[in-house]
Amino acid sequence: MAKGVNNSVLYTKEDLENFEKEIAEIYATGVIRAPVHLRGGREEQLIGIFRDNAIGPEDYVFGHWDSHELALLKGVPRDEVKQAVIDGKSISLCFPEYKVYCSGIVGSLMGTAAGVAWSLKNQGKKGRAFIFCGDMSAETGIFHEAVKYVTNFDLPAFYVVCDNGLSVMTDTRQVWGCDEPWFKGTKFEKKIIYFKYKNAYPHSGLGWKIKF
Ligand SMILES: Cc1ncc(C[n+]2csc(CCOP(=O)(O)OP(=O)(O)O)c2C)c(N)n1
Repeated sequence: MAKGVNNSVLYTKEDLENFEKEIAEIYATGVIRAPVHLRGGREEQLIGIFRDNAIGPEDYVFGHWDSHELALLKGVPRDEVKQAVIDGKSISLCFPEYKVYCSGIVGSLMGTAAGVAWSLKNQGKKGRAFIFCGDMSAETGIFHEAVKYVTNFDLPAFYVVCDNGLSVMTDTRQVWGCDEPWFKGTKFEKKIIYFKYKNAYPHSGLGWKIKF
């Protein structure tokens, strides 16, 4: 039995902000002996995506190194998410009971989400795969392949691109010589949810001690 509820109605923007603030304070003490990626400035968009798509217990959520908010919104209890981050799992949060899977490797879960969606459709099961990533991840070949596959086979997968304009400290648009993401104006947009935001935190950590 899948656990979790649609928590977009339970969490406010301030709740998500406060979670990251609390983690930032803990991280600053040095007790978390692993990378932590904090995010701020996209709370309303994420809450809206979970709410508008009624993401619930039957759905899978895939994320990457920056997924604290996703785990909370998917229904993982706050204390469990906090403890996992303290235990050093911020960049790879996995809560199978809640169908939340994350990885710190760029591009690594694009095909996994497509495969889960293929399986759900072909087994006639309920549920969809939602995979969240950044703007540079969305420019990778594996993102393109996965989106092409789920579009052409009309699989229940949605690729959510959270565009903060940066890949660590590199300007994504400058790298690709194009002002828009590659999928703008293509048929693949029906499987992509896209929004822009400005991250209130550095890419990783707090911008001091270790920076990468
Ligand atoms: C295969 C691989 N290469 C490099 C990295 C280091 N890395 C972590 S996040 C990141 C930038 C990704 O940019 P984007 O997808 O825009 O994510 P965001 O800015 O939202 O964190 C890089 C290069 C990695 N984690 N995995």
